[in-house]
Amino acid sequence: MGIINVTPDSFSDGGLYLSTQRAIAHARDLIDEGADILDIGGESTRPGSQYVNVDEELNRVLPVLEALVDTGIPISIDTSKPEVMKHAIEAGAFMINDVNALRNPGTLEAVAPHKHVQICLMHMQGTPQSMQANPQYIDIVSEVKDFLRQRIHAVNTAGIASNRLVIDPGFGFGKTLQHNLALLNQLNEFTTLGIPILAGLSRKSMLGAITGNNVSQRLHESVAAALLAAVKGARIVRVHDVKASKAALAIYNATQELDK
Ligand code: 7PJ
Repeated sequence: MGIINVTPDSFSDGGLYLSTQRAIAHARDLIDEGADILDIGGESTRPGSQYVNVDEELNRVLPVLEALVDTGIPISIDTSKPEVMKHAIEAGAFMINDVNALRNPGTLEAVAPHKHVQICLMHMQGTPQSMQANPQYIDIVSEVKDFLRQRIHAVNTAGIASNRLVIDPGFGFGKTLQHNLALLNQLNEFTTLGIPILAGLSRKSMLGAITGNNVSQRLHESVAAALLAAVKGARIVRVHDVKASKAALAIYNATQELDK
């Protein structure tokens, strides 16, 4: 899954892909690099980021989605707002990637009737405004797993079948470095939920906390983290650097082919 940010304050592409045209051009590059899915986001969820209203988010996301829908690449929209979900689905989105796991009012109803649309349910403790202030867990892996189990149950009850779901432990969303490392180390624990796992580690500060590299220099860390996540059971990795990630994953995939 290649990342397309259409946000002025996004923490790693900040200022680079502000315009619709540049976001579309970047998307085309990621398709050429071999992305299987594109994730388009119009509201940054980085720690401390500001709220974006519905109209502004739609203005950022829809033109990019509309320009790319004819390419045939499956498009995910990174949003927590029901109105954005509805418009994105009408415009041809294949997945709704909600960092709030369909907890906002109206979101279950926005996606449930559209049986062809996939949903990513991500774990987050707190809100993007406050989540990194003092994240606390007694047992991070079991708490995140319990949360995801409860969300799967809630969305099933709302009429969303499990075969439409993807789950994500939400690296960096209300977690310390130690929490993030425990989740990555034990990512395979989540496979018992029986839902494909998505992992987003690309360029995140947890990687920089280990190597000391700043966000524009985290290619190698990001590729290593994506590969490790895949080895531990992730079926989708959300990345900025598609070409490098694909090459790394190809080596792992080749070893898996031998098992069949
Ligand atoms: C994630 C995301 C993630 C999912 C962001 C960033 C922050 N969606 N949206 N998982 N991260 N599903 O890219 O650093 O980890 S925005």
